[in-house]
Amino acid sequence: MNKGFPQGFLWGGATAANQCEGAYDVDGRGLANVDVVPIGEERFPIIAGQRKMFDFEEGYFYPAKESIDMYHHYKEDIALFGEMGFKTYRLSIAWSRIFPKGDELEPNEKGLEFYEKLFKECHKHGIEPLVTITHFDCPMHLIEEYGGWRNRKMLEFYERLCRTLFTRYKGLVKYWLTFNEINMILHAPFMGAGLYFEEGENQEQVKYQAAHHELVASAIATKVAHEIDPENKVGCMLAAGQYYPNTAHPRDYWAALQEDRENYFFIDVQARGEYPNYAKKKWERLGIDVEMTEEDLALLRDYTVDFISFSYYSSRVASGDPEVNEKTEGNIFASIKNPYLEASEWGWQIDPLGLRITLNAIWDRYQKPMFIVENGLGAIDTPDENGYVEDDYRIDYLRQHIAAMRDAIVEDGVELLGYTTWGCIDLVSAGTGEMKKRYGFIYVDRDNEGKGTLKRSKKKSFHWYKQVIATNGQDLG
Ligand code: P53
Repeated sequence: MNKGFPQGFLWGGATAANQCEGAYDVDGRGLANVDVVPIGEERFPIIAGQRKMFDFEEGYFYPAKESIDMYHHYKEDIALFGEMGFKTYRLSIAWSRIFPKGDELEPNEKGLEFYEKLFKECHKHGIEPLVTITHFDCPMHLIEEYGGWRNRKMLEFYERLCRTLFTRYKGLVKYWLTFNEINMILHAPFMGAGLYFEEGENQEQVKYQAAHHELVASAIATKVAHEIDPENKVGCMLAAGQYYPNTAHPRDYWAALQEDRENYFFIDVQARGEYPNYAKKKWERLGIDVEMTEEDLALLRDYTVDFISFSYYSSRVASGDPEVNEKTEGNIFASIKNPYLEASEWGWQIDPLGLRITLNAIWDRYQKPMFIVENGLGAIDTPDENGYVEDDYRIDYLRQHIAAMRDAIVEDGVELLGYTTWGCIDLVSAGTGEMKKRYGFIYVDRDNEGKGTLKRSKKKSFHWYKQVIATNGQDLG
């Protein structure tokens, strides 16, 4: 009996354009929502669409402008991923490099060239790219002119982006993800879908209308990807983490089920091809009327995803008791504290068994191949004078999660294509905009204020992960 990871398991790491590329105005790139979210207290109201910031303003620091400047360091960085033995590297396309305003008919050649060179560099090191088409980014012009994903016109712009990418990168890329953490639209709608809310607007209505547009856009992307190259594999992407009931009280179990449905709603559509009844009933109750055409419904039905990818950082807890509302800190997904778990320096609770539980829950629900495309520990690192970090805490976190994932495969029989750790090189945090919340195997000399040499150096975890990959997960150190 096979006791380990399957042959060809795709080990690697993940990043997102806006959190690592920098070069926000280089080679014709247009301004995007992800550029104008500063570090500091106002970040959350801005990414939530409650505070309007459509351009750079005096007195703020915008970490995405330079980030770790991977735009100019990609060769060096990919060589380091190659040295660790990565089989895959998950990255995202900055939409506004390809279509700077978003609604042009012709793409920006410079932007296309950049990713072409990057993908070729990956293959040079034996690395299969895994590409997120949109990781939170949306050209600002599409937000100002059309209101972001609330507008049906987005379908056309997104389809053009997809056609351009699938055509140009045919033979270079075969794994695609349509929208990063598609459920983020409910929690951080400006970051997730370019939504800003006007006074008195029915926000739930707007969010679900925008979600519908993204879901149809995702189906169109799947259709077009298969037409252009039957080798293409398209996945959806969920910010996952199973909800536990706070107690054995039935109303807590019911609350957990409701919360899970709020997330699985998206994947129910992308993987099964239709809106679940519970969602239709919820919309009815809330007076939400999502406009959709017969053609939309046919697209959703006919073009479901090939695989299901997700991020996993933590499990979550729900209560049906209105009195119980002590929330965990520092996470866009507020959840009740779980007294049985330790937490990271940012209050994210650590639950490796929760990963096995989540893998099983998703497998039981859909029976489609899965891909863990984000997992990791955001922590404060203290480098020595050579930039070396003894990050045993990160190794511990990853070791336990990889062991849980192995159990899910070997003991439970779930089908898993691969595993990419989040922020394989230190990058800007999406939630807080900080640099000091580090996830990487590679340390980058840059701080929260943007100071530093950008020098890259290997942490202890670099050598550890290299060994994990070399032994296909047999040796977890
Ligand atoms: P940061 C919250 C909860 C779950 C996933 O997050 C999340 C977030 C956003 O804070 O986002 C994903 O950087 C996302 C990445 C992000 C990563 O988790 O806040 O796909 O872009 O960087 C980690 O620590």
